[in-house]
Amino acid sequence: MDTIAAIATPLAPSAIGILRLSGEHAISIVSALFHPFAGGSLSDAPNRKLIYGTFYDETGCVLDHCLATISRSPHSYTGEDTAELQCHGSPLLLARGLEALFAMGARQARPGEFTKRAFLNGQMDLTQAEAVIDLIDAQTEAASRNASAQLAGAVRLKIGGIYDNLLNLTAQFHALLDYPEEDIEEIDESQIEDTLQNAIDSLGALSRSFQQGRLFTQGIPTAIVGRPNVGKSSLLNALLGYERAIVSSVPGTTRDTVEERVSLDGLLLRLIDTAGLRETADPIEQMGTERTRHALAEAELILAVFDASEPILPEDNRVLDAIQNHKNVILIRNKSDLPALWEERDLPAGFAHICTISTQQLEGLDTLIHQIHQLFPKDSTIPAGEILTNARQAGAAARALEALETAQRDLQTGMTPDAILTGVEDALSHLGEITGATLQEALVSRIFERFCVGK
Ligand SMILES: Nc1nc2c(ncn2[C@@H]2O[C@H](COP(=O)(O)OP(=O)(O)OP(=O)(O)O)[C@@H](O)[C@H]2O)c(=O)[nH]1
Ligand SMILES: [Mg+2]
Repeated sequence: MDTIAAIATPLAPSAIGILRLSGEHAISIVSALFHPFAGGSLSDAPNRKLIYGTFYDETGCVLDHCLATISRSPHSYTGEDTAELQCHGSPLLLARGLEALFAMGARQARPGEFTKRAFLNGQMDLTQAEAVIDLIDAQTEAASRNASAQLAGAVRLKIGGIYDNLLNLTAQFHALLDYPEEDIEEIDESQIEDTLQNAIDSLGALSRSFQQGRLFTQGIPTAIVGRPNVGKSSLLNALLGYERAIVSSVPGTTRDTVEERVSLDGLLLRLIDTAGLRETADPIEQMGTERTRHALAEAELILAVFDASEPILPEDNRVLDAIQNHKNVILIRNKSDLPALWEERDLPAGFAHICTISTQQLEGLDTLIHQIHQLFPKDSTIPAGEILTNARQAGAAARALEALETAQRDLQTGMTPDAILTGVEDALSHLGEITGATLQEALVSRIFERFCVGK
């Protein structure tokens, strides 16, 4: 495969900037441009040892004094020959260094190409490769911890366990069907039943964890709603800690939805400030109201804001009607710094969470954040790494689950082993999609390995 190169660190002035290469000529290209101060060639250095020296461009001009390291195949991240240059963190210098590497025959790496090569060369499975991206993108500590565990192979092991049990089952079926003359015990029905049920339970839990995983990585969709001028945009700004949305005393200030993510003590919210809900003849405001209804329908959490310094108006009651069947609602009595016209108890019963705040004085926000955490407790029953955060993996897990449920029904209605086997093999190929394993090769080798029929 051709030799790829890229700048591996962000393009901003920083202490260190890294150039990275992988492929057949990675070591020779870097060795031609980098000369160790201690003499000799970088290509003779041991794997993963940092060597100090001068980095030249292709015309022989000095680029930097820096550190270089090489790793020979297969003992590297990608499994290929790799090299790295740890330069001073100047974007311009790194760009010039990269050009020099291109001049020597490397080409620009595509996004994710180093990790893709690591997967293709068997250094990691697909779940681990995807965990690399999740780890880099993680926005909360919990998401980061989950991705770390997946990088270490948590999903691979979990899927691998389910896969192995199902593979054993199909291997026994195949041995029976393909080698009838061999003395192989019959598989009894309760054993099939058990294997299917265990796989269904584990996959079901894994599929359900995706619901949580999505909230983890995308943030909990949180709609801030209320009639105009109650302080919705002020609440958004207070939770973010900066003036993101325009606040004014004119009712109807916010016309479009404004979205921003924020991590509140480790819980990631996707906050959506909305246009105030009221009857209006203004066509633009009507469009905003339509978006508010959409945000309400999508929300996992609703923060409904009311103004304690003004009477509860019919428009407030319409807001209450619109949210009354939603599962996670917090009623917020805002503007507590002004003389109050009503109390928390004047809001309708049936809403478990009510709090009083002042977005202007930043009072009561701790209570609000505490209530949000109560609605979304950290799920201690799911160990880190066993939460699916990846839609591709979740889709494949759901398809595998469906295939197994069909196989289970076939078994219960007395279908022939062939039909059940087909369902199990379907499930295996979907599970194989998750880890990137190939079904046929694995199945064939398993049959011979376990039953020693290939004599
Ligand atoms: N005294 C006081 N005023 C507040 C408080 N929160 C918001 N306000 C004021 O209320 C007015 C409306 O605030 P916004 O945050 O724009 O209200 P909104 O609900 O987003 O309004 P629309 O976008 O028009 O629907 C502004 O003048 C704010 O300064 C508060 O806690 N105390
Ligand atoms: Mg607003």
